[in-house]
Amino acid sequence: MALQAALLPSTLSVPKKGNLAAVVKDTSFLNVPHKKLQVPSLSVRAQAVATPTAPVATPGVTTSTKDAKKTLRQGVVVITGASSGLGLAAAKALAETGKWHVVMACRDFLKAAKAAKGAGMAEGSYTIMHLDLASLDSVRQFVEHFRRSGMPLDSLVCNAAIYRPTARTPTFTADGYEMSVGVNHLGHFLLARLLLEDLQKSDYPSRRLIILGSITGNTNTLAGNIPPKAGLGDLRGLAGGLRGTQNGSAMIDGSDSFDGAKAYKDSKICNMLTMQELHRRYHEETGITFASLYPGCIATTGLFREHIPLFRLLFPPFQKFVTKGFVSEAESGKRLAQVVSDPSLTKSGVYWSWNKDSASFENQLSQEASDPEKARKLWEISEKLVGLA
Ligand code: LMG
Ligand code: NDP
Ligand code: PMR
Repeated sequence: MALQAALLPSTLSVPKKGNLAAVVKDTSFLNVPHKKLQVPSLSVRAQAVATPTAPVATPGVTTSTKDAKKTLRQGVVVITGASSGLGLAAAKALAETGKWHVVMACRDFLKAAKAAKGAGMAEGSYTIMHLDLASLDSVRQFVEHFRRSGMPLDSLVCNAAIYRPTARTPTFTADGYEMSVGVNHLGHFLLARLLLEDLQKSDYPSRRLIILGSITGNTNTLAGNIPPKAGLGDLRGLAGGLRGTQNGSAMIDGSDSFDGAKAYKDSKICNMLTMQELHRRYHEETGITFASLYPGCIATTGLFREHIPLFRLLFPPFQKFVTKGFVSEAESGKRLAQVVSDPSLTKSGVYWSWNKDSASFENQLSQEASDPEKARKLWEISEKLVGLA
């Protein structure tokens, strides 16, 4: 059936509005039995559907009032790039609580379906929807499909990323932007901007928009000083459209030569600046929590798939035994899940990190990654590049 779904992309893109809307309507009532709180998968339905999820003992968060017990409906969280690594681990952690329905926004449906199954995620606890961040059209289509599903949006996690560590020549998105910044920053920038409206409509008590950052984009750390170092310069390459050397630079700082490792680190600065700019522009008005995080060095994920074999072999033990910055995929998933749903992590504008005992703390960003003027400029250029201004 999964194959069928892959062969028939319409199963991905044409949600059965009526059914879903009805179920979602149910979920807004209080004290609805847990099974009804499950939002059925759109595309996963093709392979999995009729069977409801395994019953979960505690549906939602329960708060006692004087007269009655009030049960919070299941939250809906969209996670981009949930087909592997951190995104998958967080999807699993959140779905397992029974408090969250996870929308896995992925570019490869089959891979995502296999990953969810392989991770043991209960059928019905997640929905897979197609999203290719390397195409702004795909981002807009995703938003449309998500809205047609009738599901509310309570939390958005911009997690997907690509890293091209050894690339010396750029590749480009469908819209002609350098791929690392195009996927990691511009695609997410458009997604976040469009879905802000949906987050705003949600009646969920704590709505959150989370964008993954990283230590390697922060030059106030040892890891951030391993060459090539991140740096956006005056953003002239971005302003020129990241088109590559013949028609302008493919690097944000306008550099003539392309460096895939730097492009990734630059994109992470963009992610952290965007979170702060969202916070400045929208937190007070909307009450939405904006946050970023460094989940630890998850040295075993697919992020390093393009790195040289020697690196992939040595990097995990190096991080485990030498830097001690290593964190397992499962542990990193729990950390991200905390940022999505822990009642104590509601502060907005924060870049979270964890210490060795896995206790979260508000970390300090580098000067460049917290420069409000740069954030404003990045915002304005990005708006133009994604067609919002
Ligand atoms: C580069 O390649 C690309 O060329 C470049 O284009 C760009 O993409 C860049 O930033 C990305 O990557 C990366 C390549 C070379 O990196 C590697 O292949 C090395 C990865 C790092 C691994 C270090 C190996 C160290 C040995 C660890 C063994 C672990 C086992 C621990 C067992 C402990 C048992 C208790 O790029 C480099 O960065 C070159 C780095 C050169 C390596 C220098 C090694 C530094 C060492 C660290 C100190 C080790 C001290 C050991 C002490 C142990 C004490 C417990
Ligand atoms: P993975 O490569 O395992 O996961 C990345 C995910 O992004 C995959 O699901 C991948 O899809 C998806 N993706 C890539 N390109 C696109 C695209 N064009 N459209 C939609 N989805 C896409 O890496 P990690 O789990 O390690 O990375 C997750 C996040 O964590 C990233 O933002 C990364 O920067 C951040 N991070 C990671 C650290 C680490 O040590 N690993 C450290 C700090 C931050 P597919 O499965 O189809 O390839
Ligand atoms: Mg780094 C405390 C030391 C520390 C930490 C936490 C990281 C995290 N790294 C540290 C140190 C070092 N690294 C040292 C001393 C070296 C030289 C051997 C080193 C090298 C290195 C390379 C080649 N590290 C890397 C690479 C990569 O290709 C990774 C990268 O830059 O991806 C963009 C990487 C990383 N080191 C980290 C983390 C978290 C990464 C990767 C992921 C990311 O930022 O998303």
